[in-house]
Amino acid sequence: MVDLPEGFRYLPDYLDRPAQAALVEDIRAVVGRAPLYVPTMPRTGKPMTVRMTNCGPLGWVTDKARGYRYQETHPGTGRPWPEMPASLLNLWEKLADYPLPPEACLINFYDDTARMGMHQDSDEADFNAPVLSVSLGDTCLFRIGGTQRTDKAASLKLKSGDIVLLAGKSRLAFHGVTRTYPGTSTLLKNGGRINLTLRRVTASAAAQLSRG
Ligand code: MD3
Ligand code: FE
Repeated sequence: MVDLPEGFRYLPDYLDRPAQAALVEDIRAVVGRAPLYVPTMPRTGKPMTVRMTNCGPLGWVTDKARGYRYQETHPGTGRPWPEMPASLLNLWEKLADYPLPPEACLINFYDDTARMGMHQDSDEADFNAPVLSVSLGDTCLFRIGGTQRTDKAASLKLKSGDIVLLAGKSRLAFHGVTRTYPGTSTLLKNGGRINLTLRRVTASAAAQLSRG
């Protein structure tokens, strides 16, 4: 047995089926204006298996030439990201225990073969703010370790409607998605898994003050 990192909160079945369906409709509207695209790794240009888009003022993107970053526009259309749906702003308000609204919502889409290797989320300037994650559609096997890559990792299944909050030490924990389980949910007509992560990106005034 491996302990979950301090600050990790797991809220299984937080969203009921109607709330999940409503969120999928919100995401379909976003994807209609900001299409899912294939991100590529810095330097190598190797394509990721997860497809991505964003909503909110900022979006996380990666490509061969410019690497991991946040930007205000979709890399394909050049247009600003669609607004964050009220449903997501409300979830953050209720759960994040943070005085400022989220600046970015990364939308990850997993087909039956997609996965995400172990990594840390460190492209944000404010690690005091939590990350809020919503899972929709097929169940996945999620791994989370400690703040060192070599720390032992715990595994848990994330299923449709589950929410995970990463605050405190867990905010900089290594984590990844080992696999999805096709056919485990009827929420998405064509199957697959959607994960939404809501984040603060820029350093808040308070964070800047506490750093001096
Ligand atoms: C732990 N997404 O977008 S969500 C990511 O299911 C990402 O698509 C995974 O890792 C997914 O960066 C995992 C749960 C999650 C999200 C952010 C975290 C776990 C986290 C940030 C720090 C530690
Ligand atoms: Fe991550």
